[in-house]
Amino acid sequence: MLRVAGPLAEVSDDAVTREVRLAPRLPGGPPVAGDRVRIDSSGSQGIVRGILPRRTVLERIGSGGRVRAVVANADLLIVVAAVAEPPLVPRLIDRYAVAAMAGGLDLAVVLTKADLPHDRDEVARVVVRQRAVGHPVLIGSSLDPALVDEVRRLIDGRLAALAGLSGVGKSTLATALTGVPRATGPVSERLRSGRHTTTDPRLIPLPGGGAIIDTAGVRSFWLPPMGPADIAMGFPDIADAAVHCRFTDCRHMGDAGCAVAAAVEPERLASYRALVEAAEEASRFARGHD
Ligand SMILES: Nc1nc2c(ncn2[C@@H]2O[C@H](COP(=O)(O)OP(=O)(O)OP(=O)(O)O)[C@@H](O)[C@H]2O)c(=O)[nH]1
Ligand SMILES: [Mg+2]
Ligand SMILES: [Zn+2]
Repeated sequence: MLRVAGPLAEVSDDAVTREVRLAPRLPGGPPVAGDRVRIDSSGSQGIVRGILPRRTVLERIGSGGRVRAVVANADLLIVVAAVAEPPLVPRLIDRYAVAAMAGGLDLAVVLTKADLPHDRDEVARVVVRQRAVGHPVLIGSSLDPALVDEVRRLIDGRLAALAGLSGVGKSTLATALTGVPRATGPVSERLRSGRHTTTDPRLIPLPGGGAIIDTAGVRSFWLPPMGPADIAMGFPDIADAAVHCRFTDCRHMGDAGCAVAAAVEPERLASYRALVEAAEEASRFARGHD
């Protein structure tokens, strides 16, 4: 599934791309970019009759508060973040890492706009911290073919979803990687409108193998209900330190005998705690408490 637009969708089977129609009330539907689907080709136009089970998924809250898939079956989530314009938000990368872990994807970070003036110490801390927990980190300018080549090697034939704040350069990278133009636009206009330039997630094959999905307009991914232990799985540094906590059900929220606070970086602990608090709030909300 390359993209979905209302009742129509574009599908590809490696050789050909064609437009098909979605069956009404498709179970588990609508399908999303990356989905593998069953197509009934008996009529003049193919009809999507089924969605095959998803290996991985990234979701968001759609209209009416319903959880909807945005990207299916991607192997890798590439968080694109600018070192400046818009400013780097380290905590956002940690949140994406938890969404990737929950959805079954690997995570990598691409830092763009290194050609602009930025706080080198802060950026270096983010690079070191993310690499330390096993996430590949690339840094450069999306306008520089050298970074584009590195991203291509990072993807290495896989299906990668690109996500990040508006204006960080996702579409610029996507265009450079695929040769297929994606709408890009100056940051200032977007800040005024508060809207993303790109609005339809679309799977685009890369020449030489692999593919990307530019997750347009998705501010953040939905996280399933998770306890502290689940969230800690998205923080390998915290999970490692947690083996030394006095209690096995330690939440690392200031619990007695907690070994985590002394072992991990304060910014990482703050990221983790913000996610635990958000998850607790979400579950209170779901249970109908105030
Ligand atoms: N200086 C510099 N500008 C960049 C870089 N990458 C992207 N830009 C510019 O930043 C602006 C935003 O880039 P886009 O690729 O449209 O950003 P996006 O992430 O796709 O944004 P949305 O579609 O709104 O989510 C464009 O004017 C790009 O030319 C970079 O590495 N350095
Ligand atoms: Mg874009
Ligand atoms: Zn602890």
